[in-house]
Amino acid sequence: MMILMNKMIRTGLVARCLLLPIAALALTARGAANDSPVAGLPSDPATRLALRQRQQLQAAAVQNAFHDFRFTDRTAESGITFRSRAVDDVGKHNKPIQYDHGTGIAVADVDGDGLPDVYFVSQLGGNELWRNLGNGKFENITDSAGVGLKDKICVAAAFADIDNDGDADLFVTTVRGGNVLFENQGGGRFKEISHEAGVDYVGHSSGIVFFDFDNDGLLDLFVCNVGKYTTERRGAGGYYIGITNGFYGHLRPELSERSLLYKNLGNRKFREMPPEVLNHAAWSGEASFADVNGDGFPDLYVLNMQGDDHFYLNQGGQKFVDKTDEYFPKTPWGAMGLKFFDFNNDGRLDLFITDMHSDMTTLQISTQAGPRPGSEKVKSEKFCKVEWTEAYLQGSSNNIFGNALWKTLAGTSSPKSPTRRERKPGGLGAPVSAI
Ligand SMILES: [Ca+2]
Ligand SMILES: [Ca+2]
Ligand SMILES: [Ca+2]
Ligand SMILES: [Ca+2]
Repeated sequence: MMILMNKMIRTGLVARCLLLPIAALALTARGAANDSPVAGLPSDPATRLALRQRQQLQAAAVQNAFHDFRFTDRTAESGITFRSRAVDDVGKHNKPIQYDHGTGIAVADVDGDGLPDVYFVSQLGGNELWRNLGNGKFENITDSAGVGLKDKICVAAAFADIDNDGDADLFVTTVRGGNVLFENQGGGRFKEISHEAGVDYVGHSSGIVFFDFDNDGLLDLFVCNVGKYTTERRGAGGYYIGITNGFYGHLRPELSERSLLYKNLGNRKFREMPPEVLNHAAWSGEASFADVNGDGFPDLYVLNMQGDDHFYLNQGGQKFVDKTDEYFPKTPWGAMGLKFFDFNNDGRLDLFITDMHSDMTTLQISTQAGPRPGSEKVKSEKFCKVEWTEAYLQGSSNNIFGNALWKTLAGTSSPKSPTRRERKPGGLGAPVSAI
């Protein structure tokens, strides 16, 4: 699973997510000032906050969740000297282009000593694999492992055991350098098998999902492709210089690039599935899976950075059918990250989606000092439609302009996929909050 860390940090998405409990509390205080007290709570802000503090401490006392931890920056002591190097479109020219979404990181115990090792991805200068020595120390084993890829502009990485031999193999996506699959040969050594395996696609690839879509015990592979956001001109380090405005690329069908589903055939071979099995082409950087309808087959949710997300229901491991409208009456418009998790412990996986492009209007950037209570909601109401036309948004009536938390309703996980008639108003997914 990839994390577009650079992007999230650049745009404050991490901070925004972590700030939510604080934001909710602050919103309560603002409510009183606006003469709109929250139902069931005292109107006096000081009394209400004290009550909320007691309630939250009581709730925390009965939680088993790991909390009250702190982090200390121990990078220097760790020995890790990796530095991410960006192409000039980003690092020098600050160009609005998909290169600015940064790169990923992947973690696995590559040498079987019980300690998780770390693979860092860079656009320029090569990736680095750091072996965990224990006690917070690491050593750079990139060269002996053979996973540097110094001549490629890399994007994301994922570890997965593609051959069921018990060790973590490595897949890396690139921008027009060809995607790469390394077989783990044990002892921290890898062998590139991209071409023989049939996964050496050359394009504008991004997020990686390993999942067994047909339940045959072999991990299959879904690769998100963004769209053709580069020109034929080369820049420093050999990267393909980006087009003038990639964030309008979704309006140009000729730039569309289909994402790829590969079936694992065994013996370290994959076969690309035709559009009849899964047909997805959007400006997608990431995806994730969960068995949403409880039929035993993993379903797939694919983000779109410039338009509607898409949800595909797995048809018995044979193919995927787009059921977005049936399950999600609205999706974020500019989505970057997602996580299936059971936020309310009811046994059903819910879905949280982070959105970035929706807060990138010039007006919003110049007006907002940062995330604050209610700011996600304000995006849709005040900013987006002022600056962006319906033509640019390609129809906004089914979009959320901000992060979204979807609660999976009872009945969704029934063995039989519910029909439209059975849905509650608003669809099977219930927006707990467009945060
Ligand atoms: Ca290890
Ligand atoms: Ca393996
Ligand atoms: Ca499979
Ligand atoms: Ca399913």
